[in-house]
Amino acid sequence: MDKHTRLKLAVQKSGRLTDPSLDLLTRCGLKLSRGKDQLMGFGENMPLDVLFVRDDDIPDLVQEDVCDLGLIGLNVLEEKRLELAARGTRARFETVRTLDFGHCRLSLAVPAEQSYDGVRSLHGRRIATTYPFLLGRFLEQRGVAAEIVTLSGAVEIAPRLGRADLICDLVSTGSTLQANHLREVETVFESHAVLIRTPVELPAEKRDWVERLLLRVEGVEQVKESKYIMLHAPRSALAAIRRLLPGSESPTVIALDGFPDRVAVHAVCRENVFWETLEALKGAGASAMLVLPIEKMLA
Ligand code: PRT
Ligand code: ZN
Repeated sequence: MDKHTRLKLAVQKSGRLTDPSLDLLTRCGLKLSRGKDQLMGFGENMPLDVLFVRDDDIPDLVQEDVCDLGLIGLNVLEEKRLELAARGTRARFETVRTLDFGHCRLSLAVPAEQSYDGVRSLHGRRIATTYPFLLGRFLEQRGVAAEIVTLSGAVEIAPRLGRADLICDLVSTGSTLQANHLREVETVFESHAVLIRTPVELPAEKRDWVERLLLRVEGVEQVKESKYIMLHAPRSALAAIRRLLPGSESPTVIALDGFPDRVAVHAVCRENVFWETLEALKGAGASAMLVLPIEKMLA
């Protein structure tokens, strides 16, 4: 296959999104022939190549049609969309899947000893951030005129250096804020990783593979939390047991040879099955319970 019929997918080269992105692709069945330290990975069993780049470049690569697809944090994507809009350019990337990794939030944080009196109190204050557009939109929507100090990194030390009064930065566990004596006071934007694609009409071969990949990604995301549960139960307890099975639509009920009053129940649970759930099921009369991981799922 020539290079025009091979899909190009942009992935962060080295950072928080790299491992979960590669893990997702592996689960989708992709075998890459080169290590992630190189700029490009060649899909051995799919007409898909992976470009390893800085995350900030991913929206641009799709915008400019260098790549057809990208795995990127919604924070970077929306910041880019707003930046393009400010320049009067329309974004040429579409979010096609929401992914269950890269979870974080863009938050406002003030020096720990400082009081915080709501968004209005930010009027005239200096806020350091690497996300001037997301922060700008947040402030504008609330009618607050604050000064945005755009930095390229090390935002958390800006207040100590006297460059800003507070910061607006990404947070996941909050330990970085704590280590820098900052207190989270407001969520500006909730983020997670997404799969994006170009809105450009693709040639048939590429289109088919995009469709297949999207279905596989959906399957992978679905099975992550899902479990297959099998148990025995008295027929009379079926209604109670159904209610206890987390996120399961229609369990399969199977007769047990020689036990007219008992049945086997098999169900796909789309939520994690905890010990508490099993204990509750036991309380409702279930026995011989098995919880199995699901490897693949296709609707
Ligand atoms: O080199 P390149 O430009 O590709 O990487 P980068 O340094 O810009 O990005 P990277 O790898 O740090 O993050 C990539 C993406 O991961 C971000 O755009 C987010 O979508 C997502 N993400 C998820 C995070 C975090 N969680 C996160 N915690 N990005 C950054 N952080 C920072 C946070 O700001 C803090 O400084 O990590 C630090 C630790 O966070 P705490 O709250 O757990 O202490
Ligand atoms: Zn980056």
